[in-house]
Amino acid sequence: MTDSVQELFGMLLSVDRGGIEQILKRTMTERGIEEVGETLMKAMTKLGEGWEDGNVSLAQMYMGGVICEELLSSIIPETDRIDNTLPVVGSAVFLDHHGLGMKIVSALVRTHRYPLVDIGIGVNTDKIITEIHNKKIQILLVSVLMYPSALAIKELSKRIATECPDVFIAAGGAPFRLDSELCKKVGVHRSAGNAGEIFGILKDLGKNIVPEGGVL
Ligand code: B12
Repeated sequence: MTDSVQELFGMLLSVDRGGIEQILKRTMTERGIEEVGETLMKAMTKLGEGWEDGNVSLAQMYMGGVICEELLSSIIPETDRIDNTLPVVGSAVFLDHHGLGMKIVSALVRTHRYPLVDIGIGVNTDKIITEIHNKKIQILLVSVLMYPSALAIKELSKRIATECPDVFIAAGGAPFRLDSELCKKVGVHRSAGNAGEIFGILKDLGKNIVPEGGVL
């Protein structure tokens, strides 16, 4: 484990908001948002393991999530330049309420100037399909952390294949890191275990939908 992961884990355990802020800000300045994602993912995973073993309380885990979520909003830079020639990307935390991963992925998508529609957290299939139609979403990014939510993506994929077949789906989150077959099982076009993979995914998916001479 790297020093910053260990350091962040310690701060999360002691629910030290100031300390967590310092580490996240430092990582952002020195190594960028992708590395913030990696550090946070590793420290939070360790926190979750501690909770499973009975060494971390639900309160510590809960406060860790809440503090990181608040801090991310202030650390991630606003990007106001959008390139409307790029495909419209929709982001959704599907069925579950673990929103940190998608927050980081969304920030990365914005830094590449994609038009991004935030469909929300804890959203279901109907809500996603409605937003795809209303906002003309071409690439759907789905995030899940709980295994049952991950398996439910299969129904979402089926509905999308029937009702909006031109939409590409990429899914990510811890279940996709743990089960390499999950992408096939739930019928999405691409899957990812960490936020940085989003760039390769957008490039590959975009090739099929950006008109020739497009900017990708
Ligand atoms: C923090 C946390 C919470 C917080 C969430 C706060 C928040 N605002 O997000 C709180 C306390 C609210 C919570 C609640 C619950 N949790 Co919880 N939680 C966690 C914990 C500790 C960390 C998750 C996290 O934030 N990780 C950090 C982020 C940055 O990592 P990430 O999401 O993996 O994202 C990275 C990548 O996966 C990737 N990525 C993510 N999505 C996408 C999408 C795309 C397209 C791409 C390209 C990449 C990508 O990018 C990110 C950066 O690299 C995990 C433990 C674990 N091992 O994951 C449990 C965990 C996910 N929770 C769990 C459970 C059971 C629950 C509860 C049911 C507990 C309860 N009894 O109430 C509730 C359910 C809430 C709900 N309905 O969703 C279980 C799930 C078990 C399972 N097998 O399904 C876990 C695994 C803990 C455990 N070991 O049991 N939780």
